[in-house]
Amino acid sequence: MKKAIALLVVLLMAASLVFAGGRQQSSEGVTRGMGRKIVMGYSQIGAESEWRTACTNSVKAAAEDWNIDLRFSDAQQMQQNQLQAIRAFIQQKVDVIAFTPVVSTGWEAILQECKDAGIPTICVDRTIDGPNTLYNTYIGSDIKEEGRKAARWLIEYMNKIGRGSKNPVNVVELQGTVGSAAATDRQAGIMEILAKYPNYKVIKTQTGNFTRAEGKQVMEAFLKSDGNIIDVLFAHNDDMAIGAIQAIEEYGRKPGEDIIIVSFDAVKGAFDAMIAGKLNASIECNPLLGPQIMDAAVKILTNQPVEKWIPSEEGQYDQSNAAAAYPTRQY
Ligand code: GYE
Repeated sequence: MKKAIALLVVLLMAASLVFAGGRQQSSEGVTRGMGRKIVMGYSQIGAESEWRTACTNSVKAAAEDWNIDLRFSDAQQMQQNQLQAIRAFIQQKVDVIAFTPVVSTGWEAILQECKDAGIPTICVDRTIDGPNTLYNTYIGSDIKEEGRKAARWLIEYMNKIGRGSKNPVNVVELQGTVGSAAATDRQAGIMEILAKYPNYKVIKTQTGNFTRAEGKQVMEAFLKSDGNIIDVLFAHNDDMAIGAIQAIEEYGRKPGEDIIIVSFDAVKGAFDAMIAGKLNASIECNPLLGPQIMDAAVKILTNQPVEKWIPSEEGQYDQSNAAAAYPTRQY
């Protein structure tokens, strides 16, 4: 009996050692796919939209999943803060730097500094101007194609409801952050398609900075001057569309009927608005980029080839398929 108890105690001790070892392994341990734990500096632009929050959450969750030590910095929409954060990451000698550029210009010098320090860089969700040799890879959407999709969807829908040949079809546009690739490319894509339909006239276009509050404010101004003649609103993201919907209702017109609204992202708030009949369509832009970012980081650091552009997958939703897709949406 004594022997059996002694054996049990020894076994329990051994088991607890194994467990302790296991725990230590997961809190310290190594990064998935690597022989050591790596450090990633991430410069995020802020928290302007539902999309951005989903993106940030995805990055943080994936870093945990891969066992990567993530140093996360929020730039509050200012490029200056991003440059500072990236410089700090260089000083800290992080293994890899990922960043979402708030605007597309002004990155050459800092990316050269990263290169000189031997730190690879991953550009996330918004592109930058200049040669693609400035960074290791870009992970994100084909934003210009999203713009084309939005305009194609609109043309088809307007024809379907018999309003496509109205002359003019008065269009207003709420742009994203001035100088951001997300805004310039969506606008370029929309305009490329609308140019083929001369009866579609963009009568007002202004930035609403990707936020609900500014989307509402700017839409109020549009309505004040042209309230009764606006046929269509393009909003560069769902948050601005949701702000604009409020403005339109307060003005006394019906969003989704009197004014046809197309936006981008396909976040939960857009699904609610589509199901309520107030938003007509949302072109998906996938914010769940975390896993692709961590995967690319490991590949780069283990000298495996990565593409210069890793595209994210996305679809498009409107009032005909929104309710069916809603339960499976993750953001
Ligand atoms: O559409 C918007 C966000 O850069 C694609 O930024 C992203 C955009 C997204 O704030 O909601």
